[in-house]
Amino acid sequence: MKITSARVIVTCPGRNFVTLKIETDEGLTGVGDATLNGRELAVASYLTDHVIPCLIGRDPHRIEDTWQYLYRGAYWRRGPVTMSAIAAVDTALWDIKAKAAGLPLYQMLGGRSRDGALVYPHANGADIEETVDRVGDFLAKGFKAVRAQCGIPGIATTYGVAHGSKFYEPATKGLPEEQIWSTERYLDFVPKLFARLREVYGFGPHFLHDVHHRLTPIEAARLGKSLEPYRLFWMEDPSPAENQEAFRLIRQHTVTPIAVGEVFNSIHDCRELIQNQLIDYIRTTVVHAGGITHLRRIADLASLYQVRTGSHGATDLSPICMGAALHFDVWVPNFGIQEYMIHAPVTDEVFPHAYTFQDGYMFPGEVPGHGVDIDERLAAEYPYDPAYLPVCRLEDGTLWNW
Ligand code: GCO
Ligand code: MG
Repeated sequence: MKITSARVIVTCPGRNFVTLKIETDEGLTGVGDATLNGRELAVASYLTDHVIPCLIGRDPHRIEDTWQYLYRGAYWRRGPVTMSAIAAVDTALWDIKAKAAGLPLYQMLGGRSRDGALVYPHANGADIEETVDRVGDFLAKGFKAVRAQCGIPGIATTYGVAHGSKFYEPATKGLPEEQIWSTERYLDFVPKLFARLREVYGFGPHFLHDVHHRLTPIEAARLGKSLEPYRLFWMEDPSPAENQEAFRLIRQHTVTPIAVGEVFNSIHDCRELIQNQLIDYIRTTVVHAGGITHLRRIADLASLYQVRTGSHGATDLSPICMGAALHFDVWVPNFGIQEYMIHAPVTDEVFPHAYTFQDGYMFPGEVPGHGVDIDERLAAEYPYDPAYLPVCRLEDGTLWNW
């Protein structure tokens, strides 16, 4: 089999997505997600201008060789743009290989280790009682794990809290929105949210919380300690993780489990965190960490240290990433949980998919490949619409981590 053509499709059904479609001389096609929120066209150009010309004529079955060719062969390694582009090729090639075999992708990885993937959605509210109600809505739908975020008194906009509608979507049209952050107000407030959630729903459901890189290590240690009575499934991204060693300080002070890695794009970003057992869950995902081929390497390293997977699954990762992630999740032995921030109906229409949700779990489906496609005719009706993630400042104007 040979790759005869490949193209990038940029579309905005509710939000922007970048998709790579690869075609072969045997009529089989595969698709991969290449979306990098707020930097979409950089990946589109990387693929169109620099990767696609190298793919034509290659054997699509040689996934590992193609991965190495694009990673080592470019000379310039790693980084979110490069690794998202490689991920898109890798995902599309796994899709083709599984279709050629007539098998769902998880079978190509070694078969199922579990029936379905435990998932968590996002609940948010302007205040504690609204968040408590939203959590209740998800529990009533059968979810067994829910991420809870809440508006903080004295801060106008809080990470993870919707501006009006109950759906949270951080990217906005035009230039980046500027938000104000106060660590002091946040640290005093968050434990009250989880105290109330446990009071109302008991200790049955899993609760998760995303700190979104806002704290220093010692502040994160204090937060983890203050949340211990409420037994969180995890606290996510408590502090920026460029300096992996810094997490030792957090770890020395708290047994609240830690999840990190949605912004990582290679095994080198998390090697020390994993080998020193400074985290409990690794959040790297198919689209931003080099595809299934590289994610599998990260998960295998993590398994040696009893670190489990908890892949990023926000709405800026397309249904193609979600589908591929679910095949990975039902296979990977050291699976923890999968984020599932439900896509808008219009997104689901453009990306028809085989995956389903039932009673707190998701199932990748049994169709050959990863089970997700793109309706190109419909996609063309939603042209690219530039949007940016917000930036964050402290109350005195200092630029901070959003
Ligand atoms: C999460 C993430 C997202 C990111 C978003 C950025 O845990 O789901 O933190 O909400 O902010 O994916 O593009
Ligand atoms: Mg996050």
